[in-house]
Amino acid sequence: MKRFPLVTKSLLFSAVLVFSASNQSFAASISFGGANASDGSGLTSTFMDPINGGLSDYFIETFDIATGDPLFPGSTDYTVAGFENECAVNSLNSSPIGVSVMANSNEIAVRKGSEPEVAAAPANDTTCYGYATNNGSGVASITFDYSNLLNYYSALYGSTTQLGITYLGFYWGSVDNFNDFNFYSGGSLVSSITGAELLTALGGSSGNQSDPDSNAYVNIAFSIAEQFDTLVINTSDIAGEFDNIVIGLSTREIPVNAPGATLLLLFGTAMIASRRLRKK
Ligand SMILES: [Ca+2]
Ligand SMILES: [Ca+2]
Repeated sequence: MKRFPLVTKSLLFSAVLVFSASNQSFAASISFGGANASDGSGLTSTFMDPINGGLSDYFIETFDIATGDPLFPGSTDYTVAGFENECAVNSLNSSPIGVSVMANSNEIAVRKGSEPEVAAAPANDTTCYGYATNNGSGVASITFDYSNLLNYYSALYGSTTQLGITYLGFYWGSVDNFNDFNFYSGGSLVSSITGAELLTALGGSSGNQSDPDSNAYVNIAFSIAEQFDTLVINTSDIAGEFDNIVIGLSTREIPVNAPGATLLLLFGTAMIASRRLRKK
């Protein structure tokens, strides 16, 4: 994977929040801001670009066949009719290292562009994106379980400790008060962020499809102790849209002046281990 310079001018860290799941000692550092994506998808993580790649031990889900990772065969199972040649869940569990995506089939979809009363492309995103929809009633829930990927890399790295994910980034489009993202480790809730929390922090309005304060790149840094393995996206109305989901393993590179840099000391050992591995 190619390295690339950080686009510092596009960093917009207007707020940093720390949330703790109730009855737990865990805390995750949540910040907002990303880099301009080079594939026309709006915002991506400062750690990983859909075309140019990024730092080691990060993975990106773009929902575009053109920028899919060859390691992940991908699937068009959830692609909206008419977009089968362009849009897919690239990391779906069709290989030993794939991601298990669980949802009711009519509550998850991948498409390009906006359709009124269905889904809105995240601001400035002309590529394929994913969304959760309750189709007008109840709560829709999408689970991304990364256990297979983590098991694969734990075995590959010969880790005596199971690897986890200590960074998650995602481009959240037209954030609504009724959307939320939740992070689990071994079945226990580690952290979460709700649409209402994001809109309060940024001063955005619910459902706005173009305002940067309602279309934000969200970065979450987890400590080694709270590293997560499963992402659950809920929405209780139409719709919860997202793109450029980036995960960073606990062996990931962490540049200075980046989201979660305050946790750098905690990760020092992991960084050294990661560099040693890359020299093989
Ligand atoms: Ca995309
Ligand atoms: Ca929305």
